[in-house]
Amino acid sequence: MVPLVVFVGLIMQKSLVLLKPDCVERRLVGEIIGRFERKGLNIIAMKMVRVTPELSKQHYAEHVSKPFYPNLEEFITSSPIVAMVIEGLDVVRVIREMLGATNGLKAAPGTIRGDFSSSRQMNLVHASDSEESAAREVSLYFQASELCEYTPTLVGSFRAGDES
Ligand code: FUP
Repeated sequence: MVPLVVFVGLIMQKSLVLLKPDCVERRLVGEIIGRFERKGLNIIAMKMVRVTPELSKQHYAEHVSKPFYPNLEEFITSSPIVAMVIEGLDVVRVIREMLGATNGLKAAPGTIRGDFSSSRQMNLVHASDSEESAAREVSLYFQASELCEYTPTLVGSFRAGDES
């Protein structure tokens, strides 16, 4: 019997990615942006930001009432961050898998956190965990006019024409 294979088209998504204070302080910005570039993802917006306590509370709204939140706010406001919007097919899942588990000590080798982080809080990078979160988070950090969407000239070197 021939197995039935159903191909579900992958959708183009955006993710809000933050290179956190530990990433900037440790001079890992280029290393980590390089991983996203080498994967073939599209960076469509990028800037340095100093997160304020107000922005931190908006970004981490689901965590504000948790015991660890004060420490998290102190950390995320401690140095500049690099905020990016990255676009690609299924990119929310793809980037979360590139990051690895939240706690660097539990993240698999080969992932960004698994290779560079030994901490739950100082885990180098944030990425949106769903399309809904991405829409909310992108609008916290960027105006619509700051997004530079484009089709890379070399798109045909990254995937076949029917893979979208
Ligand atoms: P993630 O989705 O991987 O960014 O992780 P969470 O939404 O669970 O947590 C948000 C941030 O809070 C993470 F960067 C890690 C941090 N955190 C702590 O600092 N202490 C905790 O006990 C739990 C999470």
